[in-house]
Order: sequence, then C-alpha cells, then structure tokens
Amino acid sequence: MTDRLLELLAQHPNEYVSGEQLSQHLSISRTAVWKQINRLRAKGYEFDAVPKLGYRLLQQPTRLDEKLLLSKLRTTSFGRQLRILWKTESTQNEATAWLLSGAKEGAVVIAEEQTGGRGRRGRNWHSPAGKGIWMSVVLQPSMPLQFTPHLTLLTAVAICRAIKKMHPVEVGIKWPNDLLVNERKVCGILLESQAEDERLLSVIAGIGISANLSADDYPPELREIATSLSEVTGHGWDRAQLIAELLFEFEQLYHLYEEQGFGPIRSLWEAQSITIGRMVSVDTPHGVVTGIAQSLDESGALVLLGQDGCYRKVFSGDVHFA
Ligand code: BT5
Repeated sequence: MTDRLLELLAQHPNEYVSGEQLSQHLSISRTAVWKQINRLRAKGYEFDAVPKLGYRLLQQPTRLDEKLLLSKLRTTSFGRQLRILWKTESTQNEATAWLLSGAKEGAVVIAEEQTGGRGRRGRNWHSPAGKGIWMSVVLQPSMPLQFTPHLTLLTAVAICRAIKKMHPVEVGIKWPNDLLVNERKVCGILLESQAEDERLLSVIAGIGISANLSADDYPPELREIATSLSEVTGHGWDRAQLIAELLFEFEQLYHLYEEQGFGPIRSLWEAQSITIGRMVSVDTPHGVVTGIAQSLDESGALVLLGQDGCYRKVFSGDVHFA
C-alpha cells in the first residue's frame, strides 16, 4: 500500500495530490491515506501537506548502501565486516549476537531505525528511520577490565575528529560519553562489555549520532536538550561519508592506544573537552559530587576540585554544568 502511495506521489513531483484522489486510487479512506503518510514520515520521507490541496512528496530518505559505504572505507579491519539493517530493536543486541556467531574485531552493525535504542542506566535512545547514525562496533581489546572507560573516551575523540574533518563544527565532549554543540546533545556513546573471571573478552561500542534529524523528529522532551548536525550547520550530512571518516579515526586511535596506552588519548580528549575547567555537578551512583573539573586521571576518571579545596574523583555519572 505504501509503495503504491509513493508511486502516485512520485508521478507528480511538483504538484499536490489531493487526499480524495489518493483515497480513490488506493481504495482506502482519507484517514487511512493520512495514516500511511505518517507511517512513511516515520521512515524518513518528507511531505508537504496543505489543507484543500493535498500532499506533495518533498524528499525520499537516502538509505545507507553497503557497497557505497565499503567503497569509502580507508580502514584495515573496522567496518570491513558490515551489516546494514533496515530496522532492529538495538544494534547493540545485533552486534552481541553476531559476536557469538563469529563476528571479528571491527565488525560493524548499522540500523536505519532502532525500535529499542538504549542509552546508559536503562535510558532510551531515540533512533528514527533514515535520519541518524545508529551503529555498534565489535572490539576485542587485550586490556584489564578496569580500563574499559578508556574506550568510551577514545570513541568520543574519534567521533569529534570525524565530524570536524567534514565541517568546522564547534562540537565538544562532555565527560564521559556525550558530544554537544551549543550545549545540546548531538551524539551519545554506550559501551557494553563481556567479561569472564575479571577478564575482558569483548566490548560493543554503541554510537548514536543525530545527523539529519529536524526539530520535528524529536519528541517534545528532547527538543530543548538535543540537536543534530544538520540543525547546527543548516545542511544535510552525508551519513556514509561520516561513518567512513569515523571508522578511520576510530581504528587509528585504537591502534595508537594499543601501542602507546592512554597517555596520547588523554591529551587528545582534553583538547576536545568542554568539561575541563568548568564548574560541574556529577550525579554518581554514590550521590552528587560538585567541583571544578580539573583533568582525567590515568583510569579515565574525572578529577574535581571541590570548594573545600579537596580533590575528588568520579568514575561514572551524569555531568551537569553549573
Ligand atoms: C547515551 O546514553 O548517550 C548512549 C547512546 C548510545 C546510542 C547508540 S545508537 C547505536 C547503539 N544501539 C543502542 O541501542 N544504543 C547505541 P545516555 O548518556 O544515558 O543518554 C541518554 C539520553 O540522551 C536520553 O535520556 C535523552 O536525554 C538523550 N537522547 C536520546 N536520544 C537522543 C538523540 N537521538 N539525540 C540526542 N540526545 C538523545
């Protein structure tokens, strides 16, 4: 049904087709036409709908294409095993299942839409169709379990560098896993680890980048706190190019980390940080800690200088700027 509706609208690229005409052609009610239009909107199609005139197709979603993306890759292993899905609950689940059935380090799962995208602490990640980059990367690092937070910081640096390579955007990292532009979130990172007897086996690095969402694509509760790359730059982003840049930066930094440890990553992170030097309060599992963010310690914890002159470290939590 949606295919026939699209066909009809595509036959009249610069004209409005009335709801009446559509309902007659498709033998459905006008309410059913409207429902189909909304279903397509959720998949990334854009329509102009004007009372009395009808509907006009403005834009079709650009679907990520596996061959095109592979042709853009400059990596050795990251993204070389690639799955692009139309719709899934969460790419984290897909990558975890794929790992069990043989995915290698660097394998990537991307979905056009996630129905149960997740953030930390059971929060939701809003992942509408065709608008963002919702992806998971399989890692199998040889490192002690307690250092896995390094990988969140490394991933954040890689994303920042990839975005800035494509366009000079004032994007910065809020410790530990957010990328913000104009104080609004444009990207989130979720690392999920598999370990056995204190030994780290694998890590799935989940990356959500709100590339081409418009304000209407966000639910009301996110409109004030989230933004997208297209919203801040005023133009659409080539998702395939951004993914290719990101996987390149990610692989480079990952090798740098394997060879030289956290030192260089820490310096790069601090250079991209919008957290260091600011008064913050951090919601941690053990309560709220406030102070001026000073630096990262060797484990990736954030070091705060409190008003009492004491230094405190926070290992996980949500940062709020004062
Ligand atoms: C995160 O959690 O920021 C980690 C997000 C990771 C998402 C990726 S997408 C691919 C992979 N598959 C998954 O299922 N997840 C990963 P957290 O720090 O807990 O932040 C979650 C908060 O970000 C929410 O409570 C909202 O306030 C905000 N948020 C949700 N969706 C957003 C979006 N599309 N853009 C910007 N902010 C959003």
